[in-house]
Amino acid sequence: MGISPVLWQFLVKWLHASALFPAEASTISPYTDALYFFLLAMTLVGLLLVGVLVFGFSIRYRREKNPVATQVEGSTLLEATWTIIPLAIFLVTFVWGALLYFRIYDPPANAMNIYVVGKQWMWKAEHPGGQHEINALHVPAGRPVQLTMISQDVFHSFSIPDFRVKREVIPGRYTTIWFQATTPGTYHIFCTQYCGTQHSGMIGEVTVLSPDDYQKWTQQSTSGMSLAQNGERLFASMGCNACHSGNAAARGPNLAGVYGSKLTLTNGSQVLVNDAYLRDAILNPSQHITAGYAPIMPTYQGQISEDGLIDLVEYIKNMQSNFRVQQTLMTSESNQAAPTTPTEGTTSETVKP
Ligand code: HEC
Ligand SMILES: [Cu+2]
Repeated sequence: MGISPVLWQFLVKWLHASALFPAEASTISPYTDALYFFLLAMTLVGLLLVGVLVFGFSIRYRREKNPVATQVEGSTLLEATWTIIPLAIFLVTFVWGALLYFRIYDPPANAMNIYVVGKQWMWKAEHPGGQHEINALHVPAGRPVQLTMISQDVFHSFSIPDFRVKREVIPGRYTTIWFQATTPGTYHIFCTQYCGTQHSGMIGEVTVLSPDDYQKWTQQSTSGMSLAQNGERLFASMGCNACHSGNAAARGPNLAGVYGSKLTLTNGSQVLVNDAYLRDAILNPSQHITAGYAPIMPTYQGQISEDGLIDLVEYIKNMQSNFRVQQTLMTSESNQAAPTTPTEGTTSETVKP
């Protein structure tokens, strides 16, 4: 970024201390800020250049000095210069921005996952280990954390300015963000999308804990039932196991190990089974029929809350070889055993025929 780290620290600390700028509390923050300051610097250069020229020319060509307007013919060199230099700057900005974008939106494979449900007007965080929080989020420092988010009603937007992350939270679709917090402490959560009268109250606090403190927190605050265990119960009480019993003679496919795999559908296309696909398979089964099966699965639209869907998704994710899940205290340590973590997306990726 062409600026010494010491100077950089100094600049950001000073801006933060003078309340002009949020703290840099995630690994991505310095990168986002570097681009931001680059844009700011380029804008300033433009401002100064134009300002100085306007000022200088208006003195130099004032009426007393230059009463008759001079006709100036074009200059190819000048025109080429003011085309090529800005173009180069824009291209640099584009490439830089694109690289940063991918860095921000692609969670690392080892990220631990936490679900966030937005609703008018609160944020609910659900940890796979069964810790539930409202307008609060506890995360460990120094570990990549991914949030899988969905709205129960209208559009919201989840933002933690100190981490430089923000993303829309949409009804009917999972979106994700990820971050790696660097410094223990508390930071603001905002909803940054106007979502009704109490929108300004849709705020919360992220608490970043040291790994040890985080371990203690997960043990103290678990509800005793992991999301997967809740899902296991739902799976039985909603009658899913009538068809998905895992038996060879069952009418529905065995769901063990389906997460992360590629399914072939009756129309010949292939889909990656991720969180989004599982959710959609439960709500809109007729949209994608797995090859070799009859379209007999009923829709569960309107019968399961977003929280219930998260439980079911978490259960199917954890169902590796049999239909029993283990009690997991740690929030998402259990998922590390999964062969692949297909988190790449917000929508189930369908290869259209
Ligand atoms: C009447 C039987 C039946 C019931 C009840 C049923 N399913 Fe299904 N399910 C199927 C069949 C058959 C398929 C494969 C055809 C298709 O894709 O619709 C399927 C497909 C799926 C898939 C897509 C993955 C795959 O391997 O095809 C998921 C996920 C799923 N079911 C979850 C559930 C859940 C969760 C419930 C309970 C809320 C449930 N099912 C209830 C019969 C059923
Ligand atoms: Cu909101």
